[in-house]
Amino acid sequence: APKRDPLAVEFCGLQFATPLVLLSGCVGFGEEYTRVEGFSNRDAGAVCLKGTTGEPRLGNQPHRVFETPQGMLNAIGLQNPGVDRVVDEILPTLDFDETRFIANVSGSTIEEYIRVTERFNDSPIDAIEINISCPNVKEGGVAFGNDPDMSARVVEACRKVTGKPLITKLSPNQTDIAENARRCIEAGTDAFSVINTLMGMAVDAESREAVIGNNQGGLSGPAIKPIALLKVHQVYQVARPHAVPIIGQGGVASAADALEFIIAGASAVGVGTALFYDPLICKSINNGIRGYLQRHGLEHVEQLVGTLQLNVP
Ligand code: ORO
Repeated sequence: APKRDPLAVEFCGLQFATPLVLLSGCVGFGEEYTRVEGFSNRDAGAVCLKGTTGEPRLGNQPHRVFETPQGMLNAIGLQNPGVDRVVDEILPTLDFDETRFIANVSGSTIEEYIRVTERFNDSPIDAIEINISCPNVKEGGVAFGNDPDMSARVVEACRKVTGKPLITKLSPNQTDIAENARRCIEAGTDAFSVINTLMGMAVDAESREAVIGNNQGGLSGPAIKPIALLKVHQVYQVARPHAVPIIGQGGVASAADALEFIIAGASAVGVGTALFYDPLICKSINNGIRGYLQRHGLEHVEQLVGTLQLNVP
């Protein structure tokens, strides 16, 4: 039998060329990054499309992004053309032979999550990420994701209308992420994305104004990596007995970062903010993971998942 590529992983029954996933909001609907010279779809296992709602949304007023020390604040406000245009006009332009595409479903009401999920269920999309953690909208989003009851209700409702893999994107802005994860597993999620952005703010001392048009935004990038690693570790404790896999994410910018998430319990690793300054970063992350496997005498990246050795206090 031909030797299995050490980076090829199966995630919720989907074949990923590598464990890397391009994160929602960082690559639009996949139409732009594929034009970057040197980019190959084989560098990433899957691409998450921008959060999609029932109706078109123009998003928040500017400024919508702001660079911070080791990070970035964003408050896009779920700008998107609405699910009908995404399914009818954008999905037909994507190369589903080469890449796995994951839709990101957002909404203000449970009914909206259901409608958007139903529409994607009836499309070639490979999997559906339920976004109950957007920090930048008044209704739904994080308001649902920070409440375990509401989180479970959204997951349960989406589960009823699709047999496609459901990946619940958890919020770090909550008291007990493990309890929320437990409820989402009961409600039928197949996997988790851990984490979405952390709520933050930027202040301009000279003008005494809030920098972000929405006043507050979501913080991403290396600044949040230690928080994300802990959340992945906490969710993994709950998810492992049910074989529910995790896409670990938060500030990944190197092979070492990706490996840390895998060791903490992630089966796949999201790359987001780093794509803004290096759209080809997946190549070097993949190469670094390959080198690590060789140095450690490992045949496959799967052997590393959840191998974290904790100290006994
Ligand atoms: N921003 C984020 O950081 N996370 C989301 O889920 C959505 C947005 C946005 O559209 O503003």
